Amino acid sequence: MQSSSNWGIIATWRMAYEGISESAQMLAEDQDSTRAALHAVTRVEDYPYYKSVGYGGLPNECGEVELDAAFMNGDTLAVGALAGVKDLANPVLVAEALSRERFNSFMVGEGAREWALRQGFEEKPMLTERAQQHYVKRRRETIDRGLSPYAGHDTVGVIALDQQRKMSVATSTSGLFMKRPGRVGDSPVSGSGFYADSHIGAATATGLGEDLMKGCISYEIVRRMGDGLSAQQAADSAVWDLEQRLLERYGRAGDLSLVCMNNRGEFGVATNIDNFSFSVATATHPSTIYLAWREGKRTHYREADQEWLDAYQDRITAVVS
Ligand code: SD4
Repeated sequence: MQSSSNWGIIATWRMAYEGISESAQMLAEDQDSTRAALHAVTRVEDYPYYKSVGYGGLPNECGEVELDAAFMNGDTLAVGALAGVKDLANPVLVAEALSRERFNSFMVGEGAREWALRQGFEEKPMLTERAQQHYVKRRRETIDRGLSPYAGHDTVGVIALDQQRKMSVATSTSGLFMKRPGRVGDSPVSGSGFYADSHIGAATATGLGEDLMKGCISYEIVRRMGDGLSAQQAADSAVWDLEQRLLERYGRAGDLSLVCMNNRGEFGVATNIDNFSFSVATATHPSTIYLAWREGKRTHYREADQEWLDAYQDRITAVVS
């Protein structure tokens, strides 16, 4: 296929910014979208202060870190995923390896871990002292003040479009804080936490997996882009429709935040929370962190200012008390 000078990368949350900025450089140099997406996600997995992904991720109610991750190749539609795995340094790299398997490409728990170790993937104790402190604090708050044990959870999802017009998407998360052992969210589930089709575009989600999965929301956004909607229209309309259906029929709707990109590098974002941050760079758009919020049926966003960025840095590195 003829190459184009077009490329793009978009990710959930501010935490992906450093990774996508480096990956943007890779895409500008005509590297492959799989490499770019994996690079950006492993960057987040390795950073101990992001407490919802990889090393330093928050544990389940038994104090153990269980990780979910996935990868999808938008050219071949190959998917690899793993769920509920412990003590693997980079689950997303295992997910990508699984996407190259004809069978057994979605694996869970001990079986997934053993396979990964046999393939030579790195073993690493993933519970940090800091995550352990958060766990103790949350248990105390849950008991003393009746706070929800489940608040606080951010998944990194990265979509990359390369100059060969190939799209890839990758996710990684420790899931909901204080989740029950064995609980699996949307992030490793194709169509819910992520979807990519290089002929159309890709989407990836963060928020309450239990509700995101009720709408197969990433697939739905890609489908709407395929029907001719712009990336922004597809994201806004799909998230709005899912939230309305949940409110009417299920009685409540949790946090739903999505980013998407079509195969021309045009991006969209939709959220039902305030201050959903996302990071994006394209051939025509420098690497930027945005804050998104919704007004009526439409998501709006503005560039994160220095004050917000400083407060963020203080928050993620603050002493846990
Ligand atoms: C999950 N969707 O496991 C993930 C958590 C998350 O922002 O993304 N929260 O349900």
